[in-house]
Amino acid sequence: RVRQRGISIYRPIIYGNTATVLTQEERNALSTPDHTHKWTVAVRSAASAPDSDIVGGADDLSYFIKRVTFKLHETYPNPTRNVDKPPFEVSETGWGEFEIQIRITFVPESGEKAITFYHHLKLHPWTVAGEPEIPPLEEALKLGPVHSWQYDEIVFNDPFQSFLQTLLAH
Ligand code: SLL
Repeated sequence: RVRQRGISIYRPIIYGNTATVLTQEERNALSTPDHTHKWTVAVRSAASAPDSDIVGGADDLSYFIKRVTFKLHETYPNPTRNVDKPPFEVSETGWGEFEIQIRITFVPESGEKAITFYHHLKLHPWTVAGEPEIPPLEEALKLGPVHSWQYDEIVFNDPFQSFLQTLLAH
């Protein structure tokens, strides 16, 4: 296994969440009626296919990502969620915001160490003063989903030659 010394290659990703308020009917249907929102946290490619109108090609990361582990708040059952195939995401319902640890494990052939990101799960629109704003249900439904996404680049330095070929082939 030969390292390509002096080479840096990166892959752009986005990670974050979308969240939507639950209607009263949706809440009544849950076993946890105190939950107020449904949300999805995800890691996606930021290099969307040119002919795709989906931002972030949802299923084009598995050639270099083996697993994404989302560590939820301990109020959730089985808070450590391993996702081994795309889409790399977890959908849940809940009532509160918290920090989600997102650990990305790379394919074993890469020889790369796992990396960790942190994302503050966002459920509410926030004011410019940095306060969570919790509008009444009717208004929240009108405002639509809340989005919170972060762009980042995963950088591989001195990659193994075979891994570099894999990256370049996609
Ligand atoms: C807060 N520090 O107090 C935060 C914690 C935890 C949110 C938020 C689900 C719980 C369940 C849930 O929304 N936990 O499974 O019922 O705001």
